[in-house]
Amino acid sequence: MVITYHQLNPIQYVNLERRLRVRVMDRILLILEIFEKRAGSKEAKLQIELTRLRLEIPRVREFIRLAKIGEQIGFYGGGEYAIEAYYRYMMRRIAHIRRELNAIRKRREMLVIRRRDYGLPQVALTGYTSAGKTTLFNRLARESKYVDGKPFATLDTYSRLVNFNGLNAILTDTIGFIDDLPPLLIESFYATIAEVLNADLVLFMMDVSDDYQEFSRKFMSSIKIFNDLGISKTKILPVLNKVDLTDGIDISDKIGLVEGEFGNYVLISAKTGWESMI
Ligand SMILES: Nc1nc2c(ncn2[C@@H]2O[C@H](COP(=O)(O)OP(=O)(O)OP(=O)(O)O)[C@@H](O)[C@H]2O)c(=O)[nH]1
Ligand SMILES: [Mg+2]
Repeated sequence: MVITYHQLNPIQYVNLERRLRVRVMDRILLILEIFEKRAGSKEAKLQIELTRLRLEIPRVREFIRLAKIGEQIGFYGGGEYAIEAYYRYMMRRIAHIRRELNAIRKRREMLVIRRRDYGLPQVALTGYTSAGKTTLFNRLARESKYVDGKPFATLDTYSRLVNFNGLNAILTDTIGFIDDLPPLLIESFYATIAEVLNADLVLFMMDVSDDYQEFSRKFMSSIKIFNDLGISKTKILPVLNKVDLTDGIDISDKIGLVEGEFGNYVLISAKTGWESMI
């Protein structure tokens, strides 16, 4: 298999697969495969299938074009009619998935509205993948959701009622961020992040044990995502996690970066439960 960092267009796919005679995949398809392995809920599964189909449309169109001009077509095989039948199936399936997803989202929106009616503050956990969001969620909500060192352990958005020193609030765990997230994935997956937009407080988790370069790279791409989502800075509280993995000295430059941008932050270890309010 060959994996490319940049997104491939349909012609590039066809040409590369013909030349190399192995499966060719770009970064987006790779991320989708990871998503597929981890998707638990019906919504996540449908979102992945929809994204896959949408990525495939231009490819299949290219195959149809090639078949029409009598070209030998590789992996899809089956000739022009089979491909056209497949294309029509894709279109029907896309329409069906869209309807199902809309119904699921409507139900969730109702839930958000109902929670709002109860007047409970909404707190959302966000941040780069593997920052420790679910670890903190589990600690605060006394839950045991899936935690992993690999990217995208969490694909679904789930919420719990949590008591913060006497104050009740709804805490929501979300999908993690990554660099250069392809627009198609933002569109399909970050719809689940709509909940974040409703939050009164957005906890922005960062792994403070990353080296400075990696820390600042993840910090900057997260800020870009917040901007793209239109989340106001005043709602965001940076949470510097995994302080148990640092010696407390080499983190001052990272703290400086965060303070420069947000003015405040919290230093914690979601794993050990240690926290320090500054
Ligand atoms: N040492 C240490 N490890 C931590 C801490 N918090 C989380 N981890 C580890 O970091 C890894 C990622 O944690 P998760 O809670 O799955 O991270 P996440 O942000 O939910 O990741 P995604 O769901 O992929 O976005 C796991 O191996 C955790 O055990 C911490 O405070 N200290
Ligand atoms: Mg998680």
